[in-house]
Amino acid sequence: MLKKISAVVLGGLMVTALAACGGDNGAGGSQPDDGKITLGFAQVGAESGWRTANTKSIQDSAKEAGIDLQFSDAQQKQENQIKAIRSYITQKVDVIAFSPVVESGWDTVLLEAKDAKIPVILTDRAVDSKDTTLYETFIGSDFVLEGKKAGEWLVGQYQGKPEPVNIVELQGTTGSAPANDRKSGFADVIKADPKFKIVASQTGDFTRAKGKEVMEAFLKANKDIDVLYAHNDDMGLGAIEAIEGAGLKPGVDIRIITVDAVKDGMQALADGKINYIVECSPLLGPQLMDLVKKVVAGESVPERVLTEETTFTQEQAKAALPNRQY
Ligand code: GYE
Repeated sequence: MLKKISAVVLGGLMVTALAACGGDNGAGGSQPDDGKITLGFAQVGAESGWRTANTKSIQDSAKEAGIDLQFSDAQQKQENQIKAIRSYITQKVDVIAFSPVVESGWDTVLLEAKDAKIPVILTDRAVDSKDTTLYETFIGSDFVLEGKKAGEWLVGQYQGKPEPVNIVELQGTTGSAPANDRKSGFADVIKADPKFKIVASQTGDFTRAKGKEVMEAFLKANKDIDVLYAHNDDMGLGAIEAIEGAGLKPGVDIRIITVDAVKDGMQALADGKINYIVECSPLLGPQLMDLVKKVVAGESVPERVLTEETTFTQEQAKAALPNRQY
């Protein structure tokens, strides 16, 4: 395996080439007979605005790249994703890409793909498999960094104020990489000051409905909530309904931090109902199609392709909204 330490920024995406290892599972490099590449993509579901934008990006860019896309929606269930991947193996697609709903439990099916000599690309979310030869590359965000950015903003807001800050947390899908990492990145930053207390933390499964339901329960059980940290915009938007339903002002009585920066989230931020959003880009399609082509051509690809992202305050959201793509 060729080791390279370099980082380049390509079309808004940062490519960190820690190890250029295209086809390191021996799967890449076989050109399809009919000249057209078939990509089997196993999507997580349609749980959030982020996911909808991500699906559109993948479908649009496959079309543009002339790649035949087989697409499946797992409805947030790992067993459905495993079934979809197995059916892509049976169909002998050229490449399989998927966004793993949770981090664990993929080795068996990934080994089946490897045995069938079908290269796999991880998109958006990571797996915790020790054997990194089970996939060619992983394209997506740094979720730990996103959690840290959320924590750093919070610490800045309460600088010089000694009173306790009671935080409730709406976690993403249990066991998913973004839920695990956004939680740990945030916790790592706020632990430096004991005045920050996470008084309740529960999953809202990345959906608006669950976000609202869990926030209602948080409000009933906790008298004095200062801050809500939601792992995505949709849960934050659901929670806003719960907060308003309880006669409180979101963004004022309870400060809200979310992750994603989809249009609806950005609108709520511009309206003063959310206080800060850490961006997570769903527009992974074009880069994914490039990687698919390279893997099929037997070219080397970076082991990790990182998405470049920013953060938004209320003022920045107002400025960015007119040109927001998703
Ligand atoms: O933040 C959330 C979605 O995996 C980064 O999944 C993705 C997350 C995103 O449901 O809204």
